[in-house]
Amino acid sequence: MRNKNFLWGSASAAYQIEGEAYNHGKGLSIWDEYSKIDGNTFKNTTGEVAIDFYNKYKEDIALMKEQGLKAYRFSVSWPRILPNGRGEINQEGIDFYNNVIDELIKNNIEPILTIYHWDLPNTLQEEYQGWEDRRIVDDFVNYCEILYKEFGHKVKYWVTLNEQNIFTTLGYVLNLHPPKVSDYQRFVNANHNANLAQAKAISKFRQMNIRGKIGPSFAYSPSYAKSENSLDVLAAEDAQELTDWFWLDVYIKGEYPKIAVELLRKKGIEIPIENGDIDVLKKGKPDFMGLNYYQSFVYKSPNTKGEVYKSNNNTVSQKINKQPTDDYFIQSINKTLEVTDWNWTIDPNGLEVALRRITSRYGIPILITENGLGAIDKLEDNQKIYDDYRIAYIKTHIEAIEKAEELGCNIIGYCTWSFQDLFSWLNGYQKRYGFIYVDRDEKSQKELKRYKKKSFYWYRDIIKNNGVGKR
Ligand code: BGP
Repeated sequence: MRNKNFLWGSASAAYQIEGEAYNHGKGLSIWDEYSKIDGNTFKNTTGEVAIDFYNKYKEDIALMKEQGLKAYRFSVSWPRILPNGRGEINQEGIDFYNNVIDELIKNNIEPILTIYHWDLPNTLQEEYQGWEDRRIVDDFVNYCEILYKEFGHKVKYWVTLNEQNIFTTLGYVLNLHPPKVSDYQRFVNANHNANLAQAKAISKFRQMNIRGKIGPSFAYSPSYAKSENSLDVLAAEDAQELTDWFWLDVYIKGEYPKIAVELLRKKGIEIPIENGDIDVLKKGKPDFMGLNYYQSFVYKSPNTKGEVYKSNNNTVSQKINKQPTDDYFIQSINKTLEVTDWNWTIDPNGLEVALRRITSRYGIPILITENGLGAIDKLEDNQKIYDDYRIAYIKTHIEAIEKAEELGCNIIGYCTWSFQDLFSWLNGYQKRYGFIYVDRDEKSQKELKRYKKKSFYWYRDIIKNNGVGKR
């Protein structure tokens, strides 16, 4: 029987919802700068207005309450709190998040606060190249300390870094996110600093005796082998080492996985570990693992036959340098699965695989911090949105959770991505995920009117029933 306190939630991120990007004392983030440059985002969309959550938070939280949401995951914008990344605090920023948190609590919705969801203060990027410099570690911990002091007495669930694997890979390998680099050694360097910052943020949380739970969220796409050919199986093993355990082992065991380290070393890539670093990592153990699950991936060996997967963002694909991992594994196509409008596989069993693998390897509680379907939704003339495809997606994924629970996986909550439609980093406003349709597009913000989709009502019943299955 599922715990009555299961966190049925939904998620978002500051840059994707807030708007007021240049106002109320907020400093610029790397995303404010990046999205201004022609060609970086779909139709050059930015988060300048986004869905104006900054001004509409009460209306949105009232909708959450109507749905019966038990938890809402949102992120704090670092440059809204510290316009220059450190130094002077912007009181208006603190007040805004206090208002959001209080409004959630007043409506019996548990706030889940993400400390960092990619909007790094631009001054830190300019001053010392952000994540590539060790100075980021102290600046990040200082920022965390402010949040712990301000909100630690009322927020019980904290997510440190959102998808470190994605912001480092897309930022330093795939040339798709700021700072738009394709250099594997620089990626490993930035990632190591992020690991240290993450671990130290948790140690600070413990030191300050914050009475809550904390952990990172990780975008986990389980690796499958393209065929029974053992070369493909090895390729999938390598992918798992370098795209999954490379982060999860560090978070939970405080050490890099041996095989991944050797695979990289063979290609001349070294992790810049200094004396004392491992100790820092080992001290920063999380209470739970945040899991963002959207899809599974298939890998083949560079020496076997099979199609190569082509990603499909709305933005023009960027030039990527040859990467050391290309000699180990190539992403291929899973012909057994349906895909979304954006060519992402739809694989609820993959979520069960993810939950089982994490449980078997680490035995840690899991908070599902994101899961959902990005699709092109249509607002009908009668002002309704019939998103049955989203209902089917979420339903089958919740069923997968229930199966994993029966096998002993300890899952403390499930946040869909997302509550409202919001700004998709590389896909503007076309790729929608919400239970709430927000009427705007790339050309115009219109009135940003909110409409409840069919899935809104469906998820309300799931929450009421504490799941899909009979209980
Ligand atoms: C995750 C991010 C979210 C969100 C989601 C959907 O990686 O944490 O911020 O954007 O993916 O991604 P997209 O908008 O690219 O479809």
